[in-house]
Amino acid sequence: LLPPYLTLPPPPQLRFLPSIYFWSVALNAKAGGSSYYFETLTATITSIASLAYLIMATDQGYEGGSDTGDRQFFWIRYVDWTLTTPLMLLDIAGLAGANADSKMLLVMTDILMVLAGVIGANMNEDSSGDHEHYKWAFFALGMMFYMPIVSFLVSDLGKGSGKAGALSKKVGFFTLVLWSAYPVVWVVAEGTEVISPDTEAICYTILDVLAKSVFGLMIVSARDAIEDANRAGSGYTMGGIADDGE
Ligand code: RET
Repeated sequence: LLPPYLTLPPPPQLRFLPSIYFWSVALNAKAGGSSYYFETLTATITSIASLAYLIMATDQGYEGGSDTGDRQFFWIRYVDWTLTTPLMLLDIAGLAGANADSKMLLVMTDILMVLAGVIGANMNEDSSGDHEHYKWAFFALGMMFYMPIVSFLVSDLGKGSGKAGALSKKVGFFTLVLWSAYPVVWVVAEGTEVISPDTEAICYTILDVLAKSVFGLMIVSARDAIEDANRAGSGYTMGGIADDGE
């Protein structure tokens, strides 16, 4: 019997399609002499996810499961999240014209958020003792590290130049809603084990496709907005440095 993350559409092979599309847009922009900063970020995000899903499709990237007595735990997801969620924030921050300070805070707290989550997920009762009590402390830490991100998505968007600002608002709201569902799934899955690992995989898969592929499509298909961001220098120049190089 195939695990649910394989039987749920799209099949793993199709999950490469967004990446192939995003890379083709990036390389076309490059060939045409346009900037390809946002396209490269976006293509990298879905490519890393594609690799993670390929690892899961080959029955790897997890611990526990049927014959071990331990709940199946896909640690590969956290490798994916550690690498890709900062890149998504850079996408949004670039469109929003955020400065280097703001980007640094977002990226660092995001990494800490995911790390706290993966540590908490592993605080279980096992052969080395019962670590269950610490689980919620790490979850609380993860939620704390999530707060600067929430604050940014709620109040710092829309300041970007022209259409880029408007797009950052739209994509930022979409991100806020989807990202907030992850800790909810975590609580009922790794946290309290109310849902089965299979249901957990289905939830995360749906969220991943929306948060990465649909997210990416929203950005890459908005060439006008990307050009406004590039004109303002807010994407590829770390601190929104002006054209004169200062
Ligand atoms: C954890 C648990 C600790 C508290 C919080 C979490 C948030 C996770 C998020 C994950 C987003 C993943 C995405 C993947 C894309 O494919 C680590 C679950 C706040 C926001 C967007």
